[in-house]
Amino acid sequence: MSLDDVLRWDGELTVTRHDPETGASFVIRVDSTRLGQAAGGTRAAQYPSLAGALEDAGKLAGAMTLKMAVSGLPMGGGKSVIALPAPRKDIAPERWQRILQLHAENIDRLNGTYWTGPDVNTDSADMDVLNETTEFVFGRSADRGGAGSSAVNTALGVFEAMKATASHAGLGSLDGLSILIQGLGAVGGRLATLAAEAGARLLVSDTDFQRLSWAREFGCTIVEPDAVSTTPCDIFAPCAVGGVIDSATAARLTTSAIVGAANNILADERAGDILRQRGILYAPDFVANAGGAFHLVGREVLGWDDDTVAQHTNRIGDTLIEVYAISEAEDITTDAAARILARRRAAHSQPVGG
Ligand code: NAD
Ligand code: PPY
Repeated sequence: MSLDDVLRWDGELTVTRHDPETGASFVIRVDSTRLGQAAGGTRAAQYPSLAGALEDAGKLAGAMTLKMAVSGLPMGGGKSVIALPAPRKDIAPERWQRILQLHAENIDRLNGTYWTGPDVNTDSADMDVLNETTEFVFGRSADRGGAGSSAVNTALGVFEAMKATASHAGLGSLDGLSILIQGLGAVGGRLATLAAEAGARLLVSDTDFQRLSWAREFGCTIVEPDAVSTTPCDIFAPCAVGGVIDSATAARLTTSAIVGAANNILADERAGDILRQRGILYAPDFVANAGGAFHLVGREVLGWDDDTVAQHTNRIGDTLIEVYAISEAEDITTDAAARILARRRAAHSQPVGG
């Protein structure tokens, strides 16, 4: 996609900054503030081009708008990306601190139009650093008065999504099902434990072999990263990166359902069409992975306690059943159906103070 195409975006705001000293480029994209101040995490990664970073931030911000709306949370959608000059693990601590400080300055200038939080390659400790410069931060550590990591609750929500989707796809309970988890990180690792406790047979894959050590001890089947899309399973759970299902992958997958934590699992609309034609039930990611947003916004904006966060997270399965009903009634993909449900729920939602 050309830079012109990337900038011809229907979101509300794009902020970019490059810092020659650290080599980092910063992007903040606010997709919508219709339901409230925009929120979404900070992703740090290497990108082949600044256009690629902008495009990713825009798609991720759009997914946050849908996630907030379908979840009934009184916030809009945004996201930020820090395009790194080297892999995150190779960035020295002092340089990383400086990068975070610059990012926090950019966020602070928006004066609350955009609130950040943890995402890929940023955690609660990083949120604490951002919070030294700006107040517009979710997910600080508990010692600093924040809600901490959202990963545990995201995993709980994906687990609810998986149970509802398995049942709707005619697979019954998770007991005895083969579940292939791609990415055994903060969310995928916890999801693996929950699925194993429910009696599922686990197949797991990660590009970081250290993440696989406990899985080996646990008796999981290890799948090579490039064999994921050709390995048969009952449920495929992408919990690593987005865009893993393009048209070719959708045509190749041997599974009955797809339920994962990654944002923007489908590379394009066509992939969703192919899954539907092939009878593979896809749980839209912005519905299935909303447990993290319930945790962060629920705790830090709405003053929810653990029980209230859990009640909302447990309803992710019910929301998906509504999505599947719309998809069947309208003869459309589950992704299109979830967008309809998000619009309907947004129409009835009130921003905080509204
Ligand atoms: P993480 O960085 O802790 O884990 C990701 C894991 O995926 C890592 O172990 C990494 O080595 C692995 N990985 C990367 N590329 C891979 C590949 N091609 N094949 C197999 N494994 C690969 O991240 P996380 O917090 O567990 O989040 C996982 C996904 O869920 C991300 O896409 C994130 O945006 C999304 N998500 C997370 C949350 C949350 O609360 N943490 C909320 C919503 C969405
Ligand atoms: C996501 O759910 O993808 C996030 O980016 C996490 C998040 C959720 C709500 C506020 C800030 C960050």
